Amino acid sequence: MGSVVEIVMGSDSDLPVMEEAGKVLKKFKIPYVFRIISAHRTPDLAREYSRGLIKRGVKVVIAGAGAAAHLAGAIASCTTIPVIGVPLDSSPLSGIDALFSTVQMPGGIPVATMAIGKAGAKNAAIFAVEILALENNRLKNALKNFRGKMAKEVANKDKRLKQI
Ligand code: RP5
Repeated sequence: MGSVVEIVMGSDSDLPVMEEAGKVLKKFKIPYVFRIISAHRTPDLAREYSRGLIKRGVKVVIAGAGAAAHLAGAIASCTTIPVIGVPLDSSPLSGIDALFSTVQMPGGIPVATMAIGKAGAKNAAIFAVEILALENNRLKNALKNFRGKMAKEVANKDKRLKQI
C-alpha cells in the first residue's frame, strides 16, 4: 500500500523537528513517508513530485521548511490535495520568517499553516488525521480516544497538584 500522508522537508536539517509528525502518524497507523525536497535547490523535483501526488493516491502533504519557506506554497501550487505547512526555526529570525512565508499565501492557493517548530509538526499530523477521519470511522474513534487520554492526563496532574 502506498503512503496516504507524505511529510516533506526542505533539508535533512529539518528532520529532528519533522519527526514529530511521523510519530503521530505512526500512532494512528497511517502509512506515511518522509521526503527531502527543496523548492529552491531542487525546483524541478518539487514540481514533478507535486504534480504526481494525486495519481499516487496521496491524500495530504505536510511540508516543513525554514527561512524564506516557500516549499508548502510551491507544492500547493501544483496540486489540489490539502497541504499543511510547518514553519521551522532554522534561521537567525527564529522561524518568524518561515511563519510569514508559509502563512501569507495570496488568495487562491491555500496552505494550512501550523505553529512554528515541534508543536506545529505534531499538530500538522493531527490535522491530517482529522481530514482523513472525515471519511474513516476508525480514525474518528481514534481521535476521540486521543482527546480523551489528553484530558485524563491533565485531570490527573490537577488532582496531584491539589494534594500538595
Ligand atoms: C530551508 O532552509 C530548509 O527547510 C531549512 O530549514 C533551511 C536550512 O537548510 P540547510 O542549509 O540546513 O540545508 O530551505
